Amino acid sequence: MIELFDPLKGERLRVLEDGGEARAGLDPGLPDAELRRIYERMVRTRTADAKALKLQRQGRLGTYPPSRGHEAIQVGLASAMSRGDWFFPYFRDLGMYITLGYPLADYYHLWMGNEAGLRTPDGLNIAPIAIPVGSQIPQAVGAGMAVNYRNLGIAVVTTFGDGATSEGDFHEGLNFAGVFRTPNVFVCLNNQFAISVPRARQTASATIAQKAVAYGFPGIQVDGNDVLAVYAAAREALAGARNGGGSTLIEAFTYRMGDHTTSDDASRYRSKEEVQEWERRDPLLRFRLYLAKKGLWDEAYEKGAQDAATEFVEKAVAEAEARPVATLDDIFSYTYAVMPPDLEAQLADLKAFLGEERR
Ligand SMILES: Cc1ncc(C[n+]2csc(CCOP(=O)(O)OP(=O)(O)O)c2C)c(N)n1
Ligand SMILES: [Mg+2]
Repeated sequence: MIELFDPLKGERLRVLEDGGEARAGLDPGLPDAELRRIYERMVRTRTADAKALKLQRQGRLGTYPPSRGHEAIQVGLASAMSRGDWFFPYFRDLGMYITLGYPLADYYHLWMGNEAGLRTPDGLNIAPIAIPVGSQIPQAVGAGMAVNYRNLGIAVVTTFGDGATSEGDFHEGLNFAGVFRTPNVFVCLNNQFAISVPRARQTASATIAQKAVAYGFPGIQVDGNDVLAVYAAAREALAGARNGGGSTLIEAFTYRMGDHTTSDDASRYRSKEEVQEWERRDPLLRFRLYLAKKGLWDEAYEKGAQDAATEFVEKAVAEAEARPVATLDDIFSYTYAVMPPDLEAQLADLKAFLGEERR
């Protein structure tokens, strides 16, 4: 199916029509229970994201990058992954974490400023969040090379934004992926902004998906507000990766509904009308219409999903807040197994400085 949509011709995979129907021949045909599970993960993601913003405004959580509008990509992609696959995340991936079963309390704990929240529980194949833009891409390709050497038959997924495609790491990573035929699935969340820099100032190529062509593997642009389109493309790309078919680049076209982070004010560089236009394409609303057409959604079901999400989120907040806050030592402790002398000296300096401040 991926080869049916040519990014060089500006074609984009879309499954969900505006009225909620699925396009003929493109519906991934998921069982009802799985469709509802996907919707419930999207609701949890939306609820957990809104809560993080409130916590930040109350001084209970640090700088936070909101995921609103990206739920179809995050949940659609993670729902298509298998347990053995690896994931190399970036910083705007809440729905991936929720879907893959990462404890939300840990995720909140991390954004509350404690690196302990970044320690992936045993049994989950998730690398630490990359804050340097694009740095996770060559790492994911290296993991893909390891999968090939060891013949593991798993896929390695990595996510990044449109801005990351201007980094050398993106091009170096994809070049290696093509040459070494690594089992990677590269997913670009094209939300049309890198902080305040619009997509048009980021790259002169018509689509991001077409960049894959130059590296010798397929690229597809999908409607990133259409969870079934993301799921269908991801499922095929993941199966190809696991079966020796090499890498795929998926460009998921969406819009960042919120600010870049809680330190940003997007109203300074984009119009209210533009944001409202994208409100109408809300990924939850679009999937809800599809479920309703299938008799899988009504008001009572919605209330149940919302209540369950609120309970899930409040429990995670309570758990995260019950944990110890990070100490000065914590800030220096986790990069190396044994702290090297220069970090020890910096820690001693900082303690001495803060001691003087207090006096
Ligand atoms: C190497 C590097 N340069 C700059 C930054 C500062 N920075 C953080 S996020 C960001 C924009 C990222 O945009 P994009 O890749 O589109 O992802 P999005 O935030 O839109 O999801 C920048 C420039 C950084 N973290 N790392
Ligand atoms: Mg972006």
